[in-house]
Amino acid sequence: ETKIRVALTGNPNVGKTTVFNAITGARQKVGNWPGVTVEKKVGTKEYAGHVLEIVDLPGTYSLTAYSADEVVSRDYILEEKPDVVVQILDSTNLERNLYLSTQLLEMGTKLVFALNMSDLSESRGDEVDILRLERLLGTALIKTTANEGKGINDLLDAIITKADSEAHLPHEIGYGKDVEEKIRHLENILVKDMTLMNRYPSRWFSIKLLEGDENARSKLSRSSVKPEVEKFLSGLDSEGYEAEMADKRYEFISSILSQACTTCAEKMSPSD
Ligand code: GDP
Ligand code: K
Ligand code: MG
Repeated sequence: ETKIRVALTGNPNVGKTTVFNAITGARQKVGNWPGVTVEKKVGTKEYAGHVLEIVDLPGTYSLTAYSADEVVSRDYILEEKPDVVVQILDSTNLERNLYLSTQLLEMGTKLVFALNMSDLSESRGDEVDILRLERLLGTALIKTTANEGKGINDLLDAIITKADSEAHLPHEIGYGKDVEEKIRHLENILVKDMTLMNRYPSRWFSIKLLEGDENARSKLSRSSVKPEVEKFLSGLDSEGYEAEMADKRYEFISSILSQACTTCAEKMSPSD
């Protein structure tokens, strides 16, 4: 019997807690994350000879360092290194939900997607090509209707399969020549600190530093490479880079949605 540590993540109101409850039933504990008044829920589930320990992370739209919820979620994934991260997606709002996915993919963690609210997207006529979306995202995607308990066992099967699989390579969204050069330069500096490299994915770390992410920067505080990183970043416009990379992530999202769900694309609107 092996223990598998699973973290549930997703935007607010996508059905995370419903999935959490459907999996763990009454076996759960509620507390707070250390240092912050953000609720922490942990539950367990015995399934197919495994014990799953499930953590319901705070709902977030992104994994930057702008709010306690985002820092809690991100640090949990980076520092506690759960075996599998599950992102619950609201299938009626894929464009917005996939923004978080681009950041999770970049973290290189083992990832499973639950395409939740599939009853609602289907009743309005969306046809998501699941196999295609799965291929474009590079990892497992399971259709669920969590409030009816549908797809939950498939999701558990996918989590176990993913936990047993090789770690997948971090997904790479190409950010264009200039940004890629800066990322590579930062990676070449970071690689000189092996402790840091064993702890954080170098591409993810470089991207966050380039975006001017203070929380990522603070992770350098005891590193010998800190002065070299600071020197390199001091001449750069981090806000400009942050905006440019956000644009590329949205380009990636529209590109995969246009391939995997033509009917979804028609419903995209700025007011969504
Ligand atoms: P969270 O904020 O991500 O934790 O979302 P909740 O689990 O609290 O769910 C938000 C609302 O969506 C609740 O009213 C749920 O009952 C409902 N819900 C969850 N999953 C589904 C689903 O697959 N289909 C439908 N129609 N409603 C759902
Ligand atoms: K809620
Ligand atoms: Mg919730």
